[in-house]
Amino acid sequence: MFRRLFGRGQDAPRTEEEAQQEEQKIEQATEKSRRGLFGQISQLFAADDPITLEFWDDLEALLIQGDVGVETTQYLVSRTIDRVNRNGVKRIRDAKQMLRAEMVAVLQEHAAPRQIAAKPYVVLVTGVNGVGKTTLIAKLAHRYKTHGKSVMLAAADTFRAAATEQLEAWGQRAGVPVITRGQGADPGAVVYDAMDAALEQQVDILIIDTAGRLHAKTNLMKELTKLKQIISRKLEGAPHEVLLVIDATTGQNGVLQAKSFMQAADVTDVAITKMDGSAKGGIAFAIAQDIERPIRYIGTGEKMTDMAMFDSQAFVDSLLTE
Ligand SMILES: Nc1nc2c(ncn2[C@@H]2O[C@H](COP(=O)(O)OP(=O)(O)OP(=O)(O)O)[C@@H](O)[C@H]2O)c(=O)[nH]1
Ligand SMILES: [Mg+2]
Repeated sequence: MFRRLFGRGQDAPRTEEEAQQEEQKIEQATEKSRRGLFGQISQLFAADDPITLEFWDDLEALLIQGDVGVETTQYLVSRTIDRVNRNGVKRIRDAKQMLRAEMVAVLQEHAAPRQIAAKPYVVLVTGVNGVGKTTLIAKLAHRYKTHGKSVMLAAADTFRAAATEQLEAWGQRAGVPVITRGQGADPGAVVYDAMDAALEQQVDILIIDTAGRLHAKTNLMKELTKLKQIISRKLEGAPHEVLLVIDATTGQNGVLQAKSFMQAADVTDVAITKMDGSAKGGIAFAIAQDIERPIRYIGTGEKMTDMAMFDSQAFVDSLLTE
């Protein structure tokens, strides 16, 4: 049984079982957020009192503390007030559904279904140091493979020592080939080789790992531009996905980093990692609002299976329980 074939901004059909498992993963990964600031927000809504201006102020303060970000908080609260007025809601308790609906709307504003139309479908993964790029690539490889796709990985992070070995180890675990030239090689040459191999072997998905040096940001952006050129010369329209990885534990700082990537790298999609280690679940709203790209994946742990398709409704349900 497949459900929500292209629903909720997702690219791949999920079985009923998979969707349920992923919802559970999201619920587990948001536990810290749910018990933290979002728990306080739930408490705020528990009152059976009339809605006052003070209530909206309190809500705003909690959302900002919950890492939703000032602008996004103001947007969210004003939309919730509008919805409350439209629906003639008078009591705090009844306003919770209104906030939940607007939270989902913010997350879904830029959601777009994505079809794997090209072969190879090329994914360039980017983001600053240590956010979880390589781990996410392993998770994606595993996921695509489980869905019957052939996958190839490219180790274009040739900068950090042992980066290639790390990807190779993941490749082995996931059972997918990894194209490498070792540490110190030209990342462009790795990408060149990988494109050739992926085209020749007709793999479905090619996922490219890149270096995330913070201290040399301009060079990093130049390198990304160069890699993209090499890719598109080999296959018109590729890369089909430029996936920006953001670490949830970095909060608003991560949003700022993301913005600088946006300017340089034509990011198409976002993944949020380490949600399980963070109480800053509110960051997802700031990302959706500021980056204006769909959040596709959420990292829920360190294992290959610890990920879920980002599901706006499930995410909001898990942060702010009914
Ligand atoms: N708890 C948790 N840890 C994660 C998650 N994703 C990645 N990590 C951990 O974060 C650390 C960094 O992960 P990497 O995948 O190596 O990050 P990277 O972005 O490739 O790092 P560089 O290659 O150095 O830029 C590792 O210890 C991972 O196990 C996640 O979703 N949850
Ligand atoms: Mg890496």
